[in-house]
Amino acid sequence: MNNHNLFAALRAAFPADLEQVAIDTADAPPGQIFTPLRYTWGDLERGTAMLANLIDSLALPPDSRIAVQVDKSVEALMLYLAVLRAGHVYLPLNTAYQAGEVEYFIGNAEPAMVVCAGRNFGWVSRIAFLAGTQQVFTLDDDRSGTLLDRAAFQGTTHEPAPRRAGDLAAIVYTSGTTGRSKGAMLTHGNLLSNARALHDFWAWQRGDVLVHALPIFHVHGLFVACHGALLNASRMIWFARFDPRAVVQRLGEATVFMGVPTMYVRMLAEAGLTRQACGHMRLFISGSAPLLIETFRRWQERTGHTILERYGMSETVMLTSNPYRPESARRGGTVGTPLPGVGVRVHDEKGHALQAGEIGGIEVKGPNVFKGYWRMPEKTADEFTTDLWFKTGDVGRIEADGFVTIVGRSKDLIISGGYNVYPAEIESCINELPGVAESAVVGVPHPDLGEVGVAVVVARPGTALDGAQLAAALKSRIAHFKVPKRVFVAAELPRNAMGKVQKNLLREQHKDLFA
Ligand code: MLC
Ligand code: AMP
Repeated sequence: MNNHNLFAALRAAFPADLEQVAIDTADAPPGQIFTPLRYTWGDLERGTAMLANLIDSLALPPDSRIAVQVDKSVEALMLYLAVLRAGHVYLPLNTAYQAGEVEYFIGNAEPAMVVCAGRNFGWVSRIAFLAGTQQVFTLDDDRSGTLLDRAAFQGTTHEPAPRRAGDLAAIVYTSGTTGRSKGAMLTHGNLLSNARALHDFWAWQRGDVLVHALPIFHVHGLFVACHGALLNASRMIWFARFDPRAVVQRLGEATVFMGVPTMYVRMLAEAGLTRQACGHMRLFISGSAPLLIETFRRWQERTGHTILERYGMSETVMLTSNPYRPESARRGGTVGTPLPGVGVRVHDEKGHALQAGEIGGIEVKGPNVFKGYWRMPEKTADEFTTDLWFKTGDVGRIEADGFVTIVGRSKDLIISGGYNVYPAEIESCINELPGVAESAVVGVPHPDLGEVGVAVVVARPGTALDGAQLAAALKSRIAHFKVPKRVFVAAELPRNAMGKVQKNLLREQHKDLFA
């Protein structure tokens, strides 16, 4: 039997000369003096083997979930690869998540092992042990922590665990429009088929160097960017934090950059962003949120490069992409055509196929589409059509020549700087605050983050509420990026004759708030 372990495929692509540099670090943790570190392919090979051997030595049950909430570091990337190598299931968590959020993920996924930042060990380990987790380690971005201490005693060779294409490789939580987050189960086959499709479609080539400045707890930074570079044996210039000036300064040595639109907006504000600074660049890729046509055009004017926009989601990895060649065929405002092997169609609410150019729900099919939501068979069934196409919740149209344009979303979702914020989750959190009768959260345009949340809150009779205090209270409960950037107190929420809150009126009312 062939081993379909994704790690084995990535490892097979390593260069013959393992002493070549695989990753150059480009920044230091806050407060530390920056000493550039160089990791060779041999370091990745040995480091992932040691971590995989440590995981093996713990004798975890098969298909154990290993939940990881750590700051970005090369060792954190090695941990991801080691989990694949050992044949378990990687569960990345945004570092912004607070105790209530982490408690939910750990309770739901029941990981056998949790790795957290040293500063969070107290509260994370309490949550984990209560949920039945056997092993909790720490890993910090200065290469310290109990995980590496323990791995240091392990052997430096390791045979990747045999996996089938349909075996789970990762669970990525995505918030739900109603209720709590759902864990999207991605298989080795999902991730490898997509990585290979992108490798070919974006014409990864010898000598490519990727500037990696995305977080590695979401699919964009972890799968699209890392798999791309690893599968091509390409060096990565590794930023633990996105700093537009520092990134622009390193573009001269690179050929590929991937970012969310906010990153492009911020780099455009840098005087150092010139044609010369991008002289060696081959490809700028944008995704995770809509790229404004204005950003697309300004980037062309300033750098001479046309950003290639693509579209995907946690449940499906990448779905569509603008063409690589010719560059002039990339169309701003569109997300390109379906990737080879991926089916994309547009249906109306009754499930009828729509004609080219007609707007409806985007549905997708392919080897990249996830296996379902973790322990939620009913929710999984709801999100697939009877002929097994996945309903993305995005609304768009497909032109006769296959180009897809996303015009909106049927899911009530705000995408802020590439992070998803579900109004239902924020509203229920606001409604639990003392004195709150009800609330509504809507997305409004924002020049930097694309879109941000704004809340309108109604007080219980006889209670006085203050918007700033409500926002501060939310910050102690949920990830800060989810906290509405403004909170208004109103006498009532606008409702239609059916009693439904008219969010469109609130969006209209506040649309120029950040103009
Ligand atoms: C940070 N903040 C945000 C925010 N990012 N608020 C709203 N939306 C965001 N995206 C808030 C913080 O909570 C903090 O608030 C303050 O801004 C400063 O935080 P920071 O950490 O210094 O932020 P910064 O470094 O400026 O981060 C901006 C960013 C980051 C654009 C670099 O948001 C980012 O890395 N975005 C990429 C997300 C991503 O990878 N998405 C891919 C998902 S996968 P306070 O109150 O504490 O001061 C996917 C599928 C696909 O969507 O197709 O790819
Ligand atoms: P996530 O659940 O974090 O994976 O986010 C997936 C969602 O991001 C998709 O369903 C889209 O709504 C959105 N998205 C991703 N890429 C793009 C893009 N290029 N343009 C518009 N929306 C996008």
